[in-house]
Amino acid sequence: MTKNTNPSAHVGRFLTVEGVEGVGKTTNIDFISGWLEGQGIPYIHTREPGGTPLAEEIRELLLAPRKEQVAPTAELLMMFAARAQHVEQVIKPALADGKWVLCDRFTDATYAYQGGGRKMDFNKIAQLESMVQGEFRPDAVILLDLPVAVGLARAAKRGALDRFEQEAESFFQGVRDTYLARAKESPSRYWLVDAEKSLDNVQDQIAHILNKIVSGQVG
Ligand code: Z5A
Repeated sequence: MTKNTNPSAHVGRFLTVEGVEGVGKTTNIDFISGWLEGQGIPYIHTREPGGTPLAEEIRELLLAPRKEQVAPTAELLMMFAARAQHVEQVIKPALADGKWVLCDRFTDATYAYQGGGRKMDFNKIAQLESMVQGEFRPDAVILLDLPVAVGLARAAKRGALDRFEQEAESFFQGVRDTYLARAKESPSRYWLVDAEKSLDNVQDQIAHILNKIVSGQVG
């Protein structure tokens, strides 16, 4: 892999990776990290919910299966509490330092999971987004997409299920539908990847997208 000499590669970019359960985010984020390293692009890898000690504690609260029913509004507020900390403490400072930020999920996941999955009002999510982020948004969203049943079958091969993974297939269908609707609304920001294909094929698609982002065709 030759190093990138394009000056736009050295301006911090905020890149998020999204998708439904079992879509292969972890696998492909490792690939993206290796790709950025190969290009000599300084970056940090982080995740949501989480990314700071406080936000990681909130993540544990959010993911732990529990007998008590979690009110959707409580879940939504915890997502944004963790995000407020993460944006201010980690994401914005890294971008200001000229680094790329590779983030495993961000606010698009809130629209997809709390909006499409839990059926919370999208306007309420937008209000919190505006309160926590102002106009701050990812430069590019890589959306890994596949049929829900395929993703759930892949995920079933892993260990114990967290609180979200225990949801019904219809919940994840709402998540997928919302991601796809958002991608359709903002084609300049979303990059859709057919994640049902072989891993080699998926990573070829992602490398093609990364080349376009680095050459300044987005953001
Ligand atoms: N959440 C939310 O509700 N609201 C929010 O605002 C935010 C998050 C930010 C934690 O997320 C939960 O938080 C999440 C949504 C909620 N809950 N769920 N579900 P997470 O991102 O940490 O959790 P995750 O969705 O389980 O992500 P993951 O660990 O990255 O899983 P994955 O996407 O399934 O990736 P994987 O482990 O790489 O792949 C799964 C398997 O498929 C694995 O065995 C791979 O080897 C295999 N794989 C991958 N690619 C392929 C291909 N192409 N072919 C065949 N097999 C493949």
